[in-house]
Amino acid sequence: MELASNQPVESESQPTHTVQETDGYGFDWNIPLHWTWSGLPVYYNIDPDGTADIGGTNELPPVRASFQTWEDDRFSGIDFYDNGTGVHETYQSLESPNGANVIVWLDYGSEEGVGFTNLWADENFHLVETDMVLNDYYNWSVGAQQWAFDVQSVATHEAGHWLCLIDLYSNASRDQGQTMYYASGMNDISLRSLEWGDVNGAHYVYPVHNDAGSGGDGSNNFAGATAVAKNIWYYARLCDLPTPDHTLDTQDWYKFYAGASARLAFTLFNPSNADFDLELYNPSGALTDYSRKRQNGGSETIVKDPMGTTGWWRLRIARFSTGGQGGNGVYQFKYQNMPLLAPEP
Ligand SMILES: [Ca+2]
Ligand SMILES: [Ca+2]
Ligand SMILES: [Ca+2]
Ligand SMILES: [Ca+2]
Ligand SMILES: [Zn+2]
Repeated sequence: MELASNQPVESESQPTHTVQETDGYGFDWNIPLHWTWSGLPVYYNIDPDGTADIGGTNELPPVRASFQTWEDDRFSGIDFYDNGTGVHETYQSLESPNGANVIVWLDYGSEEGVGFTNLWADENFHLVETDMVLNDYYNWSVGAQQWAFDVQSVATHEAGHWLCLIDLYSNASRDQGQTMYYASGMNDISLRSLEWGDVNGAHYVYPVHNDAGSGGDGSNNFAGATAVAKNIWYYARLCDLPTPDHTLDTQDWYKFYAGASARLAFTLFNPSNADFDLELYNPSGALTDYSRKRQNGGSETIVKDPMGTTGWWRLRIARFSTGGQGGNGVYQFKYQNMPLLAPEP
């Protein structure tokens, strides 16, 4: 069996519909502001002055890491390019576009936040430039340190604004550690990692399809199922974000060949905020087994011992939705030979 090794495909149009924090998808994007696909990658420049709080150039790697965190997401096509440290910004130059997207430390006093981001767009709401200011009024550190802000944490939040995601304000967003929550503390590195809402936002504005490495969406029907192989963890996505121009994707079908005597186990891991289910169909198309726990997150498992029929079986991974949210996110699945139990003594 040949496995697809295609590149991710930017196959969904970018959205034009507001999503607010109160919609429950864990992110906020309330004007049609975004980079176009052709505007990527976004070149960024780090002002060479950095901050005096951190020795040498040790503040540069955490800034780069903050952009990389957003790039690393498998189902977002956002793309940044490190264009070096050749551009200075000043208080004055930051007031208008100067052709360079810069990360700069400047002292804006206590009236401004720890960090802020300026965005400039054309008349079509396509971004043309963005600058990130890290307020040098505050103390900065690499890593968690008392009385200082961790560069990577704050920069990861600000880089989310470069994607045009907007601050979150609810206690739920705070408690879930969402990176786009509007406030952060000193001595805290928790914003370095993206949470479910942050990645939902990145998927929403810069969506790509690459289910199970196929370069596309997992088929929505039995016949078109994507072939998968044993013992590999696959990543894929279902999407029910609420806009007419965004592909609604509620099921993915995969196929694998198995002999009648095979003894197989199937595992699905849900994203933390979604309830997906796992179903097994025999080569004739009949549902034979399923695991449909009613819960967000966690796992679903099926054991089939033996398979009983030789041929191309199907796995169906589908969203469970009662009309509310919770049908959106990246899942992980695998099938393997039944784990062997320890032999009897
Ligand atoms: Ca600039
Ligand atoms: Ca899919
Ligand atoms: Ca699908
Ligand atoms: Ca479930
Ligand atoms: Zn913010």
